[in-house]
Amino acid sequence: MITLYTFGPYFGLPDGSPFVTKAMMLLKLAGLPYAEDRGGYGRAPKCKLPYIEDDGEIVADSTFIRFHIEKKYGFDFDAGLDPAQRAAAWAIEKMCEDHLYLALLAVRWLDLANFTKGPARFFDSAPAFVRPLVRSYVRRKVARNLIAQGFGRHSQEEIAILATRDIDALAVLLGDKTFLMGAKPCAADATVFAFVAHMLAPAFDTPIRTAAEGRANLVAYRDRIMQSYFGLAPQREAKEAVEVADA
Ligand SMILES: N[C@@H](CCC(=O)N[C@@H](CS)C(=O)NCC(=O)O)C(=O)O
Repeated sequence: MITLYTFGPYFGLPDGSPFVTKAMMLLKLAGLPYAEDRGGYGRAPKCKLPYIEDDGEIVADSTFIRFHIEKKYGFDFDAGLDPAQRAAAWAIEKMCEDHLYLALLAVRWLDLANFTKGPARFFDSAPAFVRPLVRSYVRRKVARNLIAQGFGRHSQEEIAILATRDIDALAVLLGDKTFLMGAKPCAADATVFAFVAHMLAPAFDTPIRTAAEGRANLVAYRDRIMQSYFGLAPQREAKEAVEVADA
């Protein structure tokens, strides 16, 4: 049985990380049973989740998890797609992971109100006396990384403009299809679903969420996949916030 190392469900989503959500979806698409382990972050080979352990083999990073499944289990996520569709699917996936993700990070971690309602919760299990310090330390680390990458130098308004272009592109590309490339899901659906679901999470009050809510086909896509692959009814109401004294 494959073990998938996860953060755990947050904000009505299968996991607090879009990349872990993507890995879950990949495993489901491939029909591979897996067990979740929420205690693996400290041993993560790339200091990030997700990673898997498959019969003693450790595979870190959601895309390498995909490649591992394709190689070891002979499962072609993109079966039926022609080369141009495969190329487009890859480009769409990486737009989400390497552009839209940065916008999501920025609105969740840099905006204090969203941080308080969202990522602050990741540290709920830290001992009470260090919890505010841990929250504040990690938040500053994320802010430093975003500034070093460049995205963190944009204003929140500029970030919303960039993310909205991604959302518009996703909505147009999906159109009225059930999945990104047609009636059958492909690998990129794991990523696109994960990011659409995360963008729409009601815990976060952001222009990105508003833009995504304005795209009925993306909302329906999220609802369909959430229901049929995760058995979850999409959350429509934000849950209560936590207090973050010194964040
Ligand atoms: N390229 C990686 C990205 C994974 C990633 O960024 N994971 C984040 C959560 S969304 C993480 O583990 N962050 C913890 C940290 O950086 O300490 C993948 O596709 O798996």
